[in-house]
Amino acid sequence: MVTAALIYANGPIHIGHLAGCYIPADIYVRYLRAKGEDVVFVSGTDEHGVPITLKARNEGVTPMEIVDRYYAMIKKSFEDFGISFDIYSRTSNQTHHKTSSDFFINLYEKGVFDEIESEQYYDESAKQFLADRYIVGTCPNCGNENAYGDQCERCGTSLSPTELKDPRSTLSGEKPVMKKTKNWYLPLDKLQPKIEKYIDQHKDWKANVYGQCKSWLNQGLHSRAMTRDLDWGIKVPLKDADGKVLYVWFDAPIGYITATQELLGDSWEKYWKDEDTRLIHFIGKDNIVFHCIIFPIMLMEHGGYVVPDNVPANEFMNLEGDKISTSRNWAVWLHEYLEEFPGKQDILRYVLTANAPETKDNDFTWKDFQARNNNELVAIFGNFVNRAVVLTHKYFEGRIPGRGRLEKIDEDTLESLAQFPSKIGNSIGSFKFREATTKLMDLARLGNKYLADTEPWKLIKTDTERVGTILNISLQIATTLGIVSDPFLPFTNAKIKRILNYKDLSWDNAGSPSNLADGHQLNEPELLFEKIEDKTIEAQIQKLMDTKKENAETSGDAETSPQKELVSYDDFMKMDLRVGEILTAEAVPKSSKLLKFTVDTGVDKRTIVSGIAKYFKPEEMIGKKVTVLMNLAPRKIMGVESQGMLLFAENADGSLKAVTPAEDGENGAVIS
Ligand code: B3M
Ligand code: ZN
Repeated sequence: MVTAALIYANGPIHIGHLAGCYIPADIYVRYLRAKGEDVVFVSGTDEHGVPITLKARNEGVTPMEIVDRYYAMIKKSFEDFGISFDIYSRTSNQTHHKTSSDFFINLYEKGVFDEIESEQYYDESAKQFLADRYIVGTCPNCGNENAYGDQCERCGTSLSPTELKDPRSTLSGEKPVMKKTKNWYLPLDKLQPKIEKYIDQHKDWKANVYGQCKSWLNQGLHSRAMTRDLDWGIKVPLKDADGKVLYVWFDAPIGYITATQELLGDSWEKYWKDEDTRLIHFIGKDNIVFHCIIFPIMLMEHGGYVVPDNVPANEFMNLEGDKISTSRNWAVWLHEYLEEFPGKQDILRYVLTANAPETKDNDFTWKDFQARNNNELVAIFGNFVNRAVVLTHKYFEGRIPGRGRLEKIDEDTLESLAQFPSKIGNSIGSFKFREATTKLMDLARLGNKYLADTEPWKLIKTDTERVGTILNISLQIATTLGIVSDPFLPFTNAKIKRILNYKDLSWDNAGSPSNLADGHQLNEPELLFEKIEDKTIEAQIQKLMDTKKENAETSGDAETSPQKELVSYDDFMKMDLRVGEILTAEAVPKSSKLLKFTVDTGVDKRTIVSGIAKYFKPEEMIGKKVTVLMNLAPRKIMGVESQGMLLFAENADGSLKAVTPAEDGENGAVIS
């Protein structure tokens, strides 16, 4: 039973999702199928929770419109990309509402949940409890006035809504009140010993996954509400639970079960309840706690289910040195890739696997994409298959010649060939997909080296039989390359099948020296891969640069919009602002942010420290006219007393400009 994360239906798929979970899951499943294993592969969209309602609010449409739109779009792009789900379902389906409600009731009746009353923020005019993301306020850490109830996006601190100063509801803009509400909690604290036992049985998990689980356990688990005061989701199936829905992370993983039910009808249970079922979840690292701790304990408490056998989560894929971000449009979107690179699914599949973030975050760059295509797929893989086929057409009218007496190099090559399938298979089986692609490419290298060493083109005039032997062996290698490439490069495998003209060869046939019989007729050659030109790559890089520029411009707009509270004339006049001139400037030792200045303020020469070292070199500041806030109370910063403040303007991209007074302003001139 293999699952791939149910992505929120609030945006399209990007390369981070593909590298993190969908490509590895697909490789794994295609491999198991090729081996003849009984495997079911399910996924779908997660259509509940605050991420969906937020997106709907931003666009002024209903949540249903949002999930309908993105479900269709995501499903299609996965299909076109060759991700071979047995079913791609969605959590808004009625079957799923029923399965999740039944699951909840089962745990409720067993007394698993704690019923807890708590005080939560409530918007009286919207008549609604407020999820964390619906509350904004001032960050206690950095003073950002638009921090969210769960996190400040300026300083990155994670928050709880009650920590915000001056909280406001984003629904009405009003100050929310505290109101009592009852919810049902999964007592993870009490269940911790059970989970610990389970995790300890899985030291075989990937180090990043096992490590994250251990760290959650070391911090101590906390009871977590499995119901929420929201109006979008699966209604809590209890009498006294009006206006409450199941927590999205309660229903989402149950979605895997529902999808299996939808696919298989009554026989679904075999894949969730048989002792010898292996349940494998492919996810990204941000979902580890839910799949390794919360969902397993839900399954255990329910009883009758198998628990996850492995959760091979990947780390994150970055893009050109920056974190992928949907809101900043910093991504390579799958649907755009499919349009801009038609028929080239396998290149992206290959690059994202060869460079997969398996053990640490990794970076996708367009230059690497081009290099891996041109130097590996074209120059090694495609080149080998093409040469073997073209030469056979040239010398033997496309019919496989028989083998004559074998030389040592032939025997060695065939022996090596025989070992590749299990080497590649073992890497896939242990979730080492990068290693597996390296071995796949090594097989193509074996073929290239064999042709280069035997040089059949030099022998054709004198020894046709020898050339026949060489091409026979080369074509057997090409056939195995086709079979074992299917999990990684399914579109290429389809082409190889067409060219070599074979149909039903399975993983067990791979490595055999006699998959293609003597006299077997090949079809015409087609190119497997084409070179990618510089201008194609430059266009993609330009597209990203345009995004950066747009972001800088729009975030500039956003930054200027909220005006601070009004101040009185008297308050303003309390500030003593003057023209100053920087006399000396130096870095503050042991600080990457601070510069220390001596400033001629007209009245004195004083020391001022500013956190601007990221933007200015000390030497470029000397001689600059600046605006000085003279009467700011002195403060010690990293051991240096700062007597005042220099004013800077912050651009949309975060860069700074000194607020320079008129150039001929005399030092000490009062600004008002
Ligand atoms: N929807 C998080 C995400 O889309 C969440 C995964 C659910 S898997 C059951 O990244
Ligand atoms: Zn902050």
